[in-house]
Amino acid sequence: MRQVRDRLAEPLRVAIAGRLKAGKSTLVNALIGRRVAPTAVGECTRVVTRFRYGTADRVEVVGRDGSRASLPLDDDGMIPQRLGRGAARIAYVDVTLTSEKLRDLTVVDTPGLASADTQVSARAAAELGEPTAPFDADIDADSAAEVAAAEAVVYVFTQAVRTDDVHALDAFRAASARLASSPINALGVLGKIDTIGGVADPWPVAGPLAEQQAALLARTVSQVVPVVGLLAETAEAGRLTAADCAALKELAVLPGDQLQVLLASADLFRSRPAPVGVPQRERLLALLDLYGIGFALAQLAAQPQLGTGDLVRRLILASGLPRLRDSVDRSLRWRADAIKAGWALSRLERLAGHAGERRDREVLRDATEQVLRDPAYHRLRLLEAAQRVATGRVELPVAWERELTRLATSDDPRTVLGLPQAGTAELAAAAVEAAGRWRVYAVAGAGPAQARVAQVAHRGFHLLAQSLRAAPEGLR
Ligand SMILES: Nc1nc2c(ncn2[C@@H]2O[C@H](COP(=O)(O)OP(=O)(O)OP(=O)(O)O)[C@@H](O)[C@H]2O)c(=O)[nH]1
Ligand SMILES: [Mg+2]
Repeated sequence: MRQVRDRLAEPLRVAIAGRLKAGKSTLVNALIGRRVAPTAVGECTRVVTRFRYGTADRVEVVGRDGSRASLPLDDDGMIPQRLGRGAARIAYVDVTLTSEKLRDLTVVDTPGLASADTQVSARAAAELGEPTAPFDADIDADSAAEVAAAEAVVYVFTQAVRTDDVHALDAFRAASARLASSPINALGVLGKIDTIGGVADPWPVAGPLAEQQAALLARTVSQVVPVVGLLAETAEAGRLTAADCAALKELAVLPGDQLQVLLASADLFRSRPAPVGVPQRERLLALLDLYGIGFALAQLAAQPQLGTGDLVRRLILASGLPRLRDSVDRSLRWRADAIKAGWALSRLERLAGHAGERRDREVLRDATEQVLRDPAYHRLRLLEAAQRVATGRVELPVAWERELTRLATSDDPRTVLGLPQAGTAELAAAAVEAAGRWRVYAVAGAGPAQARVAQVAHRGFHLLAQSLRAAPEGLR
Protein backbone atom coordinates (compact mmCIF):
# COMPACT_ATOMS: atom_id res chain seq x y z
CA MET A 1 0.00 0.00 0.00
CA ARG A 2 2.91 2.31 0.68
CA GLN A 3 4.17 1.60 -2.84
CA VAL A 4 0.80 2.49 -4.29
CA ARG A 5 0.74 5.71 -2.30
CA ASP A 6 4.25 6.65 -3.43
CA ARG A 7 3.36 6.00 -7.03
CA LEU A 8 0.55 8.54 -6.82
CA ALA A 9 3.12 11.27 -6.25
CA GLU A 10 5.32 10.22 -9.18
CA PRO A 11 5.04 11.50 -12.75
CA LEU A 12 2.84 9.62 -15.19
CA ARG A 13 4.61 6.48 -16.28
CA VAL A 14 4.30 5.63 -19.97
CA ALA A 15 5.50 2.31 -21.32
CA ILE A 16 6.56 2.15 -24.97
CA ALA A 17 5.57 -1.25 -26.26
CA GLY A 18 5.53 -2.93 -29.62
CA ARG A 19 7.05 -5.61 -31.72
CA LEU A 20 10.70 -6.27 -32.23
CA LYS A 21 12.46 -3.47 -34.14
CA ALA A 22 9.34 -1.36 -34.39
CA GLY A 23 11.38 1.72 -33.49
CA LYS A 24 10.53 1.87 -29.78
CA SER A 25 13.92 2.96 -28.46
CA THR A 26 14.23 5.56 -31.22
CA LEU A 27 10.94 7.04 -30.10
CA VAL A 28 12.02 6.93 -26.46
CA ASN A 29 15.09 9.00 -27.34
CA ALA A 30 12.98 11.48 -29.28
CA LEU A 31 10.61 11.91 -26.34
CA ILE A 32 13.47 12.33 -23.87
CA GLY A 33 15.31 14.66 -26.26
CA ARG A 34 18.58 12.77 -25.86
CA ARG A 35 20.03 9.72 -27.45
CA VAL A 36 20.53 7.41 -24.47
CA ALA A 37 18.77 4.21 -25.48
CA PRO A 38 20.77 2.11 -27.93
CA THR A 39 19.10 1.79 -31.32
CA ALA A 40 20.70 0.01 -34.21
CA VAL A 41 19.88 -2.61 -36.74
CA GLY A 42 21.69 -5.27 -34.75
CA GLU A 43 20.97 -3.98 -31.28
CA CYS A 44 18.07 -5.32 -29.33
CA THR A 45 16.63 -3.92 -26.19
CA ARG A 46 16.84 -7.00 -24.03
CA VAL A 47 15.87 -5.51 -20.70
CA VAL A 48 13.23 -3.11 -19.49
CA THR A 49 14.70 0.36 -19.12
CA ARG A 50 13.03 3.06 -17.10
CA PHE A 51 13.91 6.71 -17.76
CA ARG A 52 13.00 9.20 -15.10
CA TYR A 53 13.94 12.67 -14.02
CA GLY A 54 16.79 13.16 -11.57
CA THR A 55 19.31 15.76 -10.52
CA ALA A 56 22.19 13.78 -12.02
CA ASP A 57 22.62 11.37 -14.93
CA ARG A 58 22.82 7.87 -13.53
CA VAL A 59 22.39 4.32 -14.71
CA GLU A 60 21.59 1.61 -12.20
CA VAL A 61 21.19 -2.02 -13.04
CA VAL A 62 18.62 -3.55 -10.74
CA GLY A 63 19.07 -7.27 -10.30
CA ARG A 64 16.36 -9.79 -9.75
CA ASP A 65 17.80 -10.31 -6.31
CA GLY A 66 17.12 -6.63 -5.56
CA SER A 67 20.75 -5.58 -5.79
CA ARG A 68 21.69 -2.32 -7.53
CA ALA A 69 24.90 -1.64 -9.43
CA SER A 70 25.78 1.81 -10.78
CA LEU A 71 27.24 2.24 -14.24
CA PRO A 72 28.45 5.37 -16.03
CA LEU A 73 26.90 6.36 -19.35
CA ASP A 74 29.33 5.54 -22.13
CA ASP A 75 31.33 8.11 -24.10
CA ASP A 76 28.43 8.83 -26.45
CA GLY A 77 26.14 9.47 -23.50
CA MET A 78 24.33 6.19 -24.09
CA ILE A 79 23.49 3.28 -21.84
CA PRO A 80 26.51 0.99 -21.98
CA GLN A 81 26.29 -2.17 -24.04
CA ARG A 82 27.61 -4.30 -21.22
CA LEU A 83 25.44 -4.18 -18.17
CA GLY A 84 27.77 -6.22 -16.02
CA ARG A 85 25.55 -9.28 -15.85
CA GLY A 86 23.31 -11.36 -18.07
CA ALA A 87 19.88 -10.09 -19.06
CA ALA A 88 18.30 -13.05 -17.32
CA ARG A 89 19.55 -11.78 -13.96
CA ILE A 90 18.43 -8.16 -14.51
CA ALA A 91 15.00 -7.00 -13.36
CA TYR A 92 15.28 -3.61 -15.06
CA VAL A 93 17.65 -0.73 -15.72
CA ASP A 94 16.86 2.43 -13.79
CA VAL A 95 18.09 5.55 -15.61
CA THR A 96 17.79 9.01 -14.13
CA LEU A 97 18.51 11.94 -16.40
CA THR A 98 18.52 15.71 -15.96
CA SER A 99 16.35 16.02 -19.08
CA GLU A 100 13.59 18.58 -18.50
CA LYS A 101 11.26 16.56 -20.70
CA LEU A 102 11.19 13.87 -18.03
CA ARG A 103 10.05 16.17 -15.23
CA ASP A 104 6.46 15.08 -15.47
CA LEU A 105 6.72 12.00 -17.61
CA THR A 106 8.58 8.79 -16.89
CA VAL A 107 9.25 6.73 -20.02
CA VAL A 108 9.75 2.97 -20.03
CA ASP A 109 11.42 1.25 -22.96
CA THR A 110 10.48 -2.42 -23.31
CA PRO A 111 11.99 -5.26 -25.32
CA GLY A 112 10.17 -6.32 -28.46
CA LEU A 113 6.99 -8.22 -27.82
CA ALA A 114 7.79 -11.26 -29.88
CA SER A 115 11.03 -12.88 -30.86
CA ALA A 116 11.76 -13.32 -34.56
CA ASP A 117 10.89 -17.02 -34.30
CA THR A 118 7.58 -16.61 -32.59
CA GLN A 119 6.64 -13.86 -35.01
CA VAL A 120 6.85 -16.44 -37.75
CA SER A 121 4.98 -19.03 -35.75
CA ALA A 122 2.30 -16.53 -34.77
CA ARG A 123 1.76 -15.70 -38.42
CA ALA A 124 1.58 -19.38 -39.27
CA ALA A 125 -0.92 -19.87 -36.49
CA ALA A 126 -2.96 -16.96 -37.75
CA GLU A 127 -3.11 -18.57 -41.17
CA LEU A 128 -4.38 -21.72 -39.56
CA GLY A 129 -7.13 -19.69 -38.01
CA GLU A 130 -5.59 -19.80 -34.58
CA PRO A 131 -4.34 -16.33 -33.90
CA THR A 132 -2.07 -16.21 -30.89
CA ALA A 133 -1.37 -13.43 -28.49
CA PRO A 134 2.36 -12.91 -28.58
CA PHE A 135 2.10 -10.24 -25.96
CA ASP A 136 0.87 -12.66 -23.38
CA ALA A 137 2.64 -15.77 -24.41
CA ASP A 138 6.01 -14.54 -25.59
CA ILE A 139 6.76 -11.34 -23.79
CA ASP A 140 9.11 -11.88 -20.92
CA ALA A 141 7.60 -11.57 -17.48
CA ASP A 142 9.45 -8.34 -16.68
CA SER A 143 8.13 -6.49 -19.70
CA ALA A 144 4.63 -7.72 -19.08
CA ALA A 145 4.81 -6.59 -15.47
CA GLU A 146 6.27 -3.24 -16.45
CA VAL A 147 3.63 -2.53 -19.09
CA ALA A 148 0.90 -3.57 -16.69
CA ALA A 149 2.39 -1.37 -13.99
CA ALA A 150 2.60 1.71 -16.21
CA GLU A 151 -0.38 4.02 -16.14
CA ALA A 152 -0.28 4.51 -19.87
CA VAL A 153 1.11 2.75 -22.88
CA VAL A 154 2.21 3.94 -26.28
CA TYR A 155 1.98 1.02 -28.63
CA VAL A 156 4.27 1.32 -31.66
CA PHE A 157 3.00 -0.29 -34.85
CA THR A 158 4.65 -0.41 -38.20
CA GLN A 159 2.68 -0.39 -41.41
CA ALA A 160 -0.17 -2.85 -41.11
CA VAL A 161 -1.66 -3.88 -37.82
CA ARG A 162 -2.07 -7.60 -38.06
CA THR A 163 -4.74 -9.54 -36.30
CA ASP A 164 -2.19 -10.90 -33.89
CA ASP A 165 -1.33 -7.34 -32.87
CA VAL A 166 -4.94 -6.86 -32.00
CA HIS A 167 -4.76 -9.99 -29.92
CA ALA A 168 -1.64 -8.65 -28.32
CA LEU A 169 -3.56 -5.56 -27.37
CA ASP A 170 -6.41 -7.63 -26.04
CA ALA A 171 -3.94 -9.52 -23.93
CA PHE A 172 -2.58 -6.23 -22.73
CA ARG A 173 -6.03 -5.08 -21.79
CA ALA A 174 -6.65 -8.22 -19.84
CA ALA A 175 -3.30 -8.03 -18.16
CA SER A 176 -3.32 -4.46 -17.01
CA ALA A 177 -6.41 -4.31 -14.88
CA ARG A 178 -9.61 -2.43 -15.26
CA LEU A 179 -8.40 0.90 -16.60
CA ALA A 180 -6.44 -0.58 -19.42
CA SER A 181 -9.63 -1.89 -20.88
CA SER A 182 -10.43 1.54 -22.25
CA PRO A 183 -8.54 3.67 -24.76
CA ILE A 184 -8.15 6.29 -22.04
CA ASN A 185 -4.62 5.25 -21.27
CA ALA A 186 -3.40 3.81 -24.54
CA LEU A 187 -2.19 5.55 -27.64
CA GLY A 188 -1.03 4.03 -30.91
CA VAL A 189 1.90 5.21 -32.98
CA LEU A 190 2.32 4.28 -36.60
CA GLY A 191 6.10 4.35 -36.76
CA LYS A 192 8.67 4.44 -39.56
CA ILE A 193 6.17 5.89 -41.98
CA ASP A 194 9.10 7.15 -44.09
CA THR A 195 9.78 3.57 -45.14
CA ILE A 196 6.43 3.34 -46.89
CA GLY A 197 7.46 5.02 -50.10
CA GLY A 198 11.20 5.71 -50.32
CA VAL A 199 11.88 9.42 -50.79
CA ALA A 200 8.29 10.16 -51.70
CA ASP A 201 6.35 12.20 -49.16
CA PRO A 202 4.75 9.53 -46.91
CA TRP A 203 2.31 11.90 -45.24
CA PRO A 204 -0.56 11.70 -47.74
CA VAL A 205 -0.54 7.90 -47.26
CA ALA A 206 0.31 7.83 -43.55
CA GLY A 207 -2.67 9.93 -42.50
CA PRO A 208 -5.41 7.69 -43.91
CA LEU A 209 -3.44 4.55 -42.96
CA ALA A 210 -3.25 5.68 -39.35
CA GLU A 211 -6.96 6.47 -39.40
CA GLN A 212 -7.73 2.96 -40.65
CA GLN A 213 -5.62 1.42 -37.94
CA ALA A 214 -7.25 3.61 -35.34
CA ALA A 215 -10.62 2.30 -36.46
CA LEU A 216 -9.40 -1.29 -36.26
CA LEU A 217 -8.00 -0.67 -32.79
CA ALA A 218 -10.73 1.60 -31.50
CA ARG A 219 -11.32 -0.65 -28.55
CA THR A 220 -7.79 -0.38 -27.27
CA VAL A 221 -6.17 2.87 -28.35
CA SER A 222 -7.74 6.32 -28.44
CA GLN A 223 -5.94 7.26 -31.64
CA VAL A 224 -3.05 6.28 -33.90
CA VAL A 225 -0.47 8.98 -34.55
CA PRO A 226 1.87 8.61 -37.54
CA VAL A 227 5.53 9.54 -36.92
CA VAL A 228 8.97 9.29 -38.44
CA GLY A 229 10.75 8.35 -35.23
CA LEU A 230 14.21 8.54 -36.75
CA LEU A 231 13.84 12.18 -37.82
CA ALA A 232 12.35 13.02 -34.45
CA GLU A 233 15.26 11.43 -32.63
CA THR A 234 17.91 13.03 -34.82
CA ALA A 235 16.38 16.47 -34.53
CA GLU A 236 15.34 16.42 -30.87
CA ALA A 237 18.56 14.89 -29.63
CA GLY A 238 20.61 17.49 -31.52
CA ARG A 239 22.45 14.94 -33.60
CA LEU A 240 22.50 16.88 -36.86
CA THR A 241 25.70 18.97 -36.86
CA ALA A 242 26.80 21.98 -38.92
CA ALA A 243 29.09 19.58 -40.82
CA ASP A 244 26.11 17.38 -41.69
CA CYS A 245 24.23 20.44 -42.86
CA ALA A 246 27.22 21.52 -45.00
CA ALA A 247 27.37 18.06 -46.59
CA LEU A 248 23.67 18.21 -47.36
CA LYS A 249 24.18 21.62 -48.97
CA GLU A 250 26.87 20.20 -51.25
CA LEU A 251 24.48 17.49 -52.36
CA ALA A 252 21.56 19.89 -52.74
CA VAL A 253 23.24 21.72 -55.63
CA LEU A 254 23.77 18.58 -57.73
CA PRO A 255 21.80 18.42 -60.99
CA GLY A 256 18.31 16.96 -60.60
CA ASP A 257 18.90 13.74 -62.56
CA GLN A 258 22.02 12.89 -60.55
CA LEU A 259 20.16 13.47 -57.30
CA GLN A 260 17.31 11.30 -58.44
CA VAL A 261 19.63 8.34 -59.01
CA LEU A 262 21.44 8.98 -55.75
CA LEU A 263 18.21 8.96 -53.78
CA ALA A 264 16.70 5.95 -55.53
CA SER A 265 17.97 3.53 -52.88
CA ALA A 266 20.23 3.44 -49.84
CA ASP A 267 22.77 1.35 -51.78
CA LEU A 268 22.89 3.88 -54.62
CA PHE A 269 23.22 6.71 -52.13
CA ARG A 270 26.24 4.97 -50.59
CA SER A 271 27.96 3.88 -53.76
CA ARG A 272 27.37 6.46 -56.54
CA PRO A 273 30.03 9.07 -57.20
CA ALA A 274 29.17 12.24 -55.27
CA PRO A 275 31.01 15.29 -53.91
CA VAL A 276 30.55 14.03 -50.34
CA GLY A 277 32.69 11.24 -48.86
CA VAL A 278 31.27 7.77 -48.22
CA PRO A 279 31.57 7.86 -44.38
CA GLN A 280 29.65 11.15 -44.32
CA ARG A 281 26.99 9.65 -46.56
CA GLU A 282 26.70 6.63 -44.24
CA ARG A 283 26.26 9.05 -41.39
CA LEU A 284 23.50 10.93 -43.19
CA LEU A 285 21.71 7.66 -43.88
CA ALA A 286 21.94 6.68 -40.22
CA LEU A 287 20.67 10.08 -39.10
CA LEU A 288 17.96 10.72 -41.67
CA ASP A 289 17.49 7.73 -43.93
CA LEU A 290 16.42 8.34 -47.53
CA TYR A 291 13.22 10.25 -46.90
CA GLY A 292 14.91 12.56 -44.41
CA ILE A 293 17.81 13.21 -46.77
CA GLY A 294 15.42 13.91 -49.64
CA PHE A 295 13.39 16.22 -47.43
CA ALA A 296 16.48 18.11 -46.22
CA LEU A 297 17.83 18.45 -49.77
CA ALA A 298 14.52 19.86 -50.99
CA GLN A 299 14.50 22.39 -48.16
CA LEU A 300 18.10 23.41 -48.88
CA ALA A 301 17.54 23.61 -52.64
CA ALA A 302 14.64 25.99 -52.08
CA GLN A 303 16.53 28.02 -49.45
CA PRO A 304 20.30 27.58 -49.77
CA GLN A 305 20.95 29.94 -46.84
CA LEU A 306 19.06 27.79 -44.37
CA GLY A 307 21.01 27.32 -41.12
CA THR A 308 21.38 24.05 -39.22
CA GLY A 309 18.94 25.20 -36.53
CA ASP A 310 16.28 26.06 -39.10
CA LEU A 311 16.74 22.74 -40.85
CA VAL A 312 16.41 20.89 -37.53
CA ARG A 313 13.17 22.73 -36.77
CA ARG A 314 11.78 21.73 -40.14
CA LEU A 315 12.82 18.14 -39.57
CA ILE A 316 10.93 18.11 -36.30
CA LEU A 317 7.81 19.27 -38.11
CA ALA A 318 8.33 16.66 -40.85
CA SER A 319 8.75 13.93 -38.21
CA GLY A 320 5.24 14.30 -36.83
CA LEU A 321 6.61 14.51 -33.28
CA PRO A 322 4.73 17.71 -32.36
CA ARG A 323 1.43 15.94 -32.88
CA LEU A 324 2.57 12.95 -30.85
CA ARG A 325 3.66 15.22 -28.00
CA ASP A 326 0.36 16.99 -28.19
CA SER A 327 -1.51 13.69 -28.05
CA VAL A 328 0.56 12.50 -25.09
CA ASP A 329 -0.11 15.82 -23.37
CA ARG A 330 -3.79 15.90 -24.07
CA SER A 331 -4.78 12.30 -23.83
CA LEU A 332 -2.25 10.88 -21.41
CA ARG A 333 -0.57 13.52 -19.30
CA TRP A 334 -3.66 15.60 -18.94
CA ARG A 335 -5.59 12.62 -17.62
CA ALA A 336 -2.66 11.45 -15.54
CA ASP A 337 -4.42 12.03 -12.24
CA ALA A 338 -7.54 10.18 -13.27
CA ILE A 339 -5.48 7.38 -14.79
CA LYS A 340 -3.35 7.06 -11.69
CA ALA A 341 -6.35 7.11 -9.39
CA GLY A 342 -7.91 4.27 -11.36
CA TRP A 343 -4.64 2.40 -11.40
CA ALA A 344 -4.19 2.78 -7.66
CA LEU A 345 -7.73 1.64 -6.97
CA SER A 346 -7.41 -1.49 -9.05
CA ARG A 347 -4.14 -2.24 -7.24
CA LEU A 348 -5.82 -1.85 -3.88
CA GLU A 349 -8.69 -4.04 -4.98
CA ARG A 350 -6.26 -6.72 -6.02
CA LEU A 351 -4.43 -6.35 -2.73
CA ALA A 352 -7.72 -6.76 -0.94
CA GLY A 353 -8.33 -9.96 -2.88
CA HIS A 354 -4.98 -11.37 -1.81
CA ALA A 355 -4.92 -10.20 1.77
CA GLY A 356 -4.62 -13.14 4.15
CA GLU A 357 -6.47 -11.62 7.06
CA ARG A 358 -10.19 -11.22 6.67
CA ARG A 359 -10.10 -8.00 8.65
CA ASP A 360 -7.45 -6.51 6.32
CA ARG A 361 -9.56 -7.48 3.37
CA GLU A 362 -12.61 -5.79 4.75
CA VAL A 363 -10.81 -2.60 5.71
CA LEU A 364 -9.36 -2.34 2.20
CA ARG A 365 -12.66 -3.13 0.48
CA ASP A 366 -14.54 -0.60 2.56
CA ALA A 367 -11.95 2.03 1.82
CA THR A 368 -11.94 1.46 -1.94
CA GLU A 369 -15.71 1.34 -2.05
CA GLN A 370 -15.82 4.66 -0.29
CA VAL A 371 -13.55 6.12 -2.92
CA LEU A 372 -15.64 4.64 -5.71
CA ARG A 373 -18.67 6.38 -4.26
CA ASP A 374 -16.85 9.69 -3.98
CA PRO A 375 -18.25 12.16 -6.54
CA ALA A 376 -14.71 12.98 -7.68
CA TYR A 377 -14.29 9.41 -8.85
CA HIS A 378 -17.17 9.79 -11.21
CA ARG A 379 -14.94 11.92 -13.42
CA LEU A 380 -13.07 8.80 -14.38
CA ARG A 381 -16.26 7.03 -15.38
CA LEU A 382 -17.19 10.06 -17.48
CA LEU A 383 -13.86 9.98 -19.25
CA GLU A 384 -14.35 6.32 -20.05
CA ALA A 385 -17.87 6.87 -21.30
CA ALA A 386 -16.79 9.84 -23.44
CA GLN A 387 -13.98 7.77 -24.89
CA ARG A 388 -16.33 4.96 -25.76
CA VAL A 389 -18.51 7.40 -27.64
CA ALA A 390 -15.63 9.29 -29.22
CA THR A 391 -14.16 6.10 -30.62
CA GLY A 392 -17.48 5.06 -32.12
CA ARG A 393 -18.00 2.05 -29.88
CA VAL A 394 -21.21 3.59 -28.64
CA GLU A 395 -23.17 5.82 -30.97
CA LEU A 396 -25.01 8.83 -29.70
CA PRO A 397 -26.76 11.69 -31.52
CA VAL A 398 -24.16 14.38 -32.24
CA ALA A 399 -25.56 16.98 -29.82
CA TRP A 400 -25.60 14.44 -27.00
CA GLU A 401 -22.10 13.33 -27.79
CA ARG A 402 -20.86 16.92 -27.64
CA GLU A 403 -22.56 17.50 -24.33
CA LEU A 404 -21.05 14.35 -22.86
CA THR A 405 -17.58 15.35 -24.10
CA ARG A 406 -17.91 18.78 -22.49
CA LEU A 407 -19.04 17.20 -19.24
CA ALA A 408 -16.15 14.74 -19.23
CA THR A 409 -13.39 17.12 -20.23
CA SER A 410 -14.18 20.44 -18.60
CA ASP A 411 -14.52 21.48 -14.99
CA ASP A 412 -16.10 24.82 -15.85
CA PRO A 413 -19.90 24.50 -15.43
CA ARG A 414 -20.51 27.33 -17.92
CA THR A 415 -18.57 25.49 -20.62
CA VAL A 416 -20.19 22.17 -19.77
CA LEU A 417 -23.69 23.60 -19.94
CA GLY A 418 -23.01 25.94 -22.86
CA LEU A 419 -24.14 28.99 -20.86
CA PRO A 420 -21.19 31.37 -20.83
CA GLN A 421 -23.04 34.19 -19.10
CA ALA A 422 -25.18 32.27 -16.63
CA GLY A 423 -25.18 32.75 -12.87
CA THR A 424 -25.08 29.91 -10.35
CA ALA A 425 -28.83 29.45 -10.01
CA GLU A 426 -29.35 29.29 -13.76
CA LEU A 427 -26.47 26.85 -14.10
CA ALA A 428 -27.87 24.63 -11.38
CA ALA A 429 -31.26 24.59 -13.09
CA ALA A 430 -29.65 23.71 -16.42
CA ALA A 431 -27.68 20.89 -14.80
CA VAL A 432 -30.85 19.49 -13.25
CA GLU A 433 -32.57 19.70 -16.63
CA ALA A 434 -29.66 17.92 -18.35
CA ALA A 435 -29.58 15.22 -15.69
CA GLY A 436 -33.29 14.60 -16.23
CA ARG A 437 -32.89 14.49 -19.98
CA TRP A 438 -30.09 11.91 -19.79
CA ARG A 439 -32.12 9.78 -17.43
CA VAL A 440 -35.04 9.73 -19.82
CA TYR A 441 -32.65 8.83 -22.61
CA ALA A 442 -31.15 6.03 -20.49
CA VAL A 443 -34.56 4.52 -19.90
CA ALA A 444 -36.34 5.22 -23.17
CA GLY A 445 -33.45 5.82 -25.59
CA ALA A 446 -31.58 3.37 -27.77
CA GLY A 447 -29.78 0.13 -26.89
CA PRO A 448 -28.17 -1.07 -23.66
CA ALA A 449 -24.73 0.38 -24.49
CA GLN A 450 -26.26 3.83 -24.92
CA ALA A 451 -28.23 3.39 -21.72
CA ARG A 452 -25.07 2.65 -19.74
CA VAL A 453 -23.36 5.75 -21.13
CA ALA A 454 -26.48 7.80 -20.44
CA GLN A 455 -26.57 6.62 -16.83
CA VAL A 456 -23.02 7.83 -16.35
CA ALA A 457 -23.87 11.20 -17.92
CA HIS A 458 -27.02 11.44 -15.85
CA ARG A 459 -25.08 10.96 -12.65
CA GLY A 460 -22.42 13.45 -13.85
CA PHE A 461 -25.01 16.18 -14.32
CA HIS A 462 -26.70 15.25 -11.07
CA LEU A 463 -23.38 15.70 -9.23
CA LEU A 464 -22.76 18.95 -11.08
CA ALA A 465 -26.15 20.27 -10.01
CA GLN A 466 -25.38 19.27 -6.43
CA SER A 467 -22.06 21.06 -6.38
CA LEU A 468 -23.63 24.15 -7.95
CA ARG A 469 -26.34 24.24 -5.33
CA ALA A 470 -23.72 23.90 -2.61
CA ALA A 471 -21.58 26.66 -4.13
CA PRO A 472 -21.93 30.22 -2.86
CA GLU A 473 -23.84 32.59 -5.15
CA GLY A 474 -21.68 34.31 -7.76
CA LEU A 475 -19.43 31.30 -8.40
CA ARG A 476 -16.66 31.97 -10.86
N1 LIG B 1 13.83 4.83 -41.64
C1 LIG B 1 13.51 4.80 -40.34
N2 LIG B 1 14.19 4.00 -39.51
C2 LIG B 1 13.85 3.98 -38.22
C3 LIG B 1 12.79 4.77 -37.72
N3 LIG B 1 12.67 4.53 -36.40
C4 LIG B 1 13.64 3.64 -36.09
N4 LIG B 1 14.35 3.30 -37.18
C5 LIG B 1 15.48 2.36 -37.25
O1 LIG B 1 15.03 1.06 -36.96
C6 LIG B 1 16.00 0.32 -36.24
C7 LIG B 1 15.39 -0.22 -34.98
O2 LIG B 1 14.99 0.85 -34.17
P1 LIG B 1 14.93 0.71 -32.59
O3 LIG B 1 14.46 2.02 -32.06
O4 LIG B 1 16.16 0.14 -32.05
O5 LIG B 1 13.75 -0.35 -32.49
P2 LIG B 1 13.24 -1.12 -31.20
O6 LIG B 1 11.78 -1.30 -31.36
O7 LIG B 1 13.72 -0.43 -29.98
O8 LIG B 1 13.97 -2.51 -31.36
P3 LIG B 1 14.15 -3.67 -30.26
O9 LIG B 1 14.46 -3.00 -28.98
O10 LIG B 1 15.26 -4.51 -30.77
O11 LIG B 1 12.86 -4.42 -30.24
C8 LIG B 1 17.14 1.31 -35.99
O12 LIG B 1 18.14 1.09 -36.95
C9 LIG B 1 16.51 2.65 -36.19
O13 LIG B 1 17.42 3.64 -36.60
C10 LIG B 1 12.08 5.60 -38.64
O14 LIG B 1 11.14 6.32 -38.30
N5 LIG B 1 12.49 5.57 -39.93
MG1 LIG C 1 14.79 -1.08 -28.40
